[in-house]
Amino acid sequence: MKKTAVVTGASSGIGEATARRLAAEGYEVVAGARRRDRLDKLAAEVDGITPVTLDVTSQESVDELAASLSRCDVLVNNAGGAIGLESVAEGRVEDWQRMYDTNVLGSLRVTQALLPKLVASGDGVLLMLTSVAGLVSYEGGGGYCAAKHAQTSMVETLRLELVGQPVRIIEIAPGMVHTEEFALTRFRGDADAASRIYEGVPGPLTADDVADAITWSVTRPAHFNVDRMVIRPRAQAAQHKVHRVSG
Ligand code: 8X3
Repeated sequence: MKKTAVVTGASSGIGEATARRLAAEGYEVVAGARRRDRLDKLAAEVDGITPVTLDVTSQESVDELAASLSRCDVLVNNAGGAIGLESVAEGRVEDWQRMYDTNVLGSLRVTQALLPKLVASGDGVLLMLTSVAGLVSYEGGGGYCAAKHAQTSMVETLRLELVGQPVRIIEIAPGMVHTEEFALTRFRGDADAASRIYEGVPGPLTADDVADAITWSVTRPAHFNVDRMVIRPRAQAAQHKVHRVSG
């Protein structure tokens, strides 16, 4: 019987790339996101992907997902993102709330709902897509850094609480990844500002690079836990140290 992998936020970027890679590895992939049209397109294109309308900020939606699954071997908590780059002094409470609700509480809801099935699988994998923003703070990182730090803490706590249970707890923390939507959302739809982030950077990571790291980590044997994998492009030596070439 095929193993089932649930990927949240699978309608674009890292989530979509992960759904594609896990399907290629032979998993039955349940691809969850709000934008059903994009998921339907993905499922029509790739064998082994089942689209599910999922809003991780809704307990009802998450419960429906859990009830629809007969098994779950892998959970990739990927849904989330950044909104705004204001200083803490000027940050908007509603943005912080939204980021907390998607990144942190969204992961919590899906984790709580699927954990029994992950344990029952006998070799479950819970993977949290965090960020280097969960390890360091930076100006303008505001609610995103706070939310990602919370997710990082959640992973560490889960690993302690679940020791002895047949579930691996994996964290993947990427640095600069050029996806179609991440920076656009962060800059509130300002495409020029979003593209300047990657300007002159020779080879930011791609969504598929991160999906590759996720898939490698998930497909290790049951005794092999990737606690945390930090991945950055070669051009990003540290958060504030990015090599750019002009012209
Ligand atoms: C995104 C990476 O460096 O913009 O998670 O925080 S960063």
